[in-house]
Amino acid sequence: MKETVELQVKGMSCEHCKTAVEGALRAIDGIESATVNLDKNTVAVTFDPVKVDFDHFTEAIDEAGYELIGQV
Ligand SMILES: [Cu+2]
Repeated sequence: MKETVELQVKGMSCEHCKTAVEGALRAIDGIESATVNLDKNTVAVTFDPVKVDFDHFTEAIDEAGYELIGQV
């Protein structure tokens, strides 16, 4: 069973940021897709809730150099 959430991320400004955040999230086992919307400063994440939780999102986004504000 897959779930999709939309997350508010602080600090993304260009295509590089988009690629960095999407790449960091997609690298996690259990995350199926991650798509950044630069206009809205959000990333839509489709994931397996058995394998992945909010802490994984926070950690991956933080390691990429951005800040997860919360769920939209
Ligand atoms: Cu950038």
